[in-house]
Amino acid sequence: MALKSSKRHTEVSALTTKNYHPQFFAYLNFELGVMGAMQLNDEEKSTGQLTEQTLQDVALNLKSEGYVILHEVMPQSWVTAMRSLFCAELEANYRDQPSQLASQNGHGGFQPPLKAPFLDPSIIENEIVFQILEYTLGKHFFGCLPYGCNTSFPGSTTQNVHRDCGHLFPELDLALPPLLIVVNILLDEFTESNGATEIWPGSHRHIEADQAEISTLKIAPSRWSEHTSVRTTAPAGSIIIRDMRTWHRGMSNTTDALRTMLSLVYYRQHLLPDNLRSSDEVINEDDWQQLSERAKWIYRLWK
Ligand SMILES: O=C(O)CCC(=O)C(=O)O
Repeated sequence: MALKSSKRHTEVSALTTKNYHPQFFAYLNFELGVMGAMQLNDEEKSTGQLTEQTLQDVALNLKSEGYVILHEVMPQSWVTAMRSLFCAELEANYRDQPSQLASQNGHGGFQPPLKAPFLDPSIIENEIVFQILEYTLGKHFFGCLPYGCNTSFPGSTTQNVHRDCGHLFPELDLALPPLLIVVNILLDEFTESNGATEIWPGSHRHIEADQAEISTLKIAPSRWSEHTSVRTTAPAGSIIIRDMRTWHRGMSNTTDALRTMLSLVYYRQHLLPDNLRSSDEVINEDDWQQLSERAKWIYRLWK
């Protein structure tokens, strides 16, 4: 069972910075206010190159907590431009279908078309994210396009606690390394008021309790209430990388502004058919030329 925050804090406070005991990083995270949060240095952000130590710290957070929050990775000017673009699309998409948004309890989103400006390399082939994915999923990881976004609209309500995918072999009663990882790029500051996601540290290691949990991916209140949760409060431009087995839920947005994060799903290479095609959507020639060979390979896009 997860430690209560105060107990964990007392335990980690006794650790020194030299021995790099795993819980030392949990201690660092307290300095940023949220368990699982990390700050990259300026050089890592400007060059997009992470140090070996940072990669190890990220991997450790993913392994122990099931997620990591990298604070303020994307430049604010980029965030502002993307936010306007996505808000305009979201508002237009739901303007004529308020009942659909209501049926989703105010949690919406859309899949942008495979063209500029949505196929921005900072989104689909982010150097920092790709280093982490390669480190944790292996060199031949692959991704899905179109990507999506999760938006908590003003007035949204709290979702069921769920995981986005289950354990591959729940019958083993053993948590294997991650098969699926979701990358969320925050286009807004995430606060408790606008619906920062609630997440259960370490819950990716909990094997499903029963067949209902396996088939619905929903976690019963009697189960999640036994464990400590945190809110993913973080500045706009932060990136959250989550093992998709980790319990979480969208929360209510009591502000009058949208709260949006982009969502990109990546897989460990696993029994992939040779002719896998991630999307049949036609990409126009100009946009195709802008894609790197690496991106074409990772998203398994062929002409
Ligand atoms: O938007 C969020 O904070 C989480 C959304 C989510 O988990 C979902 O829609 O399944």
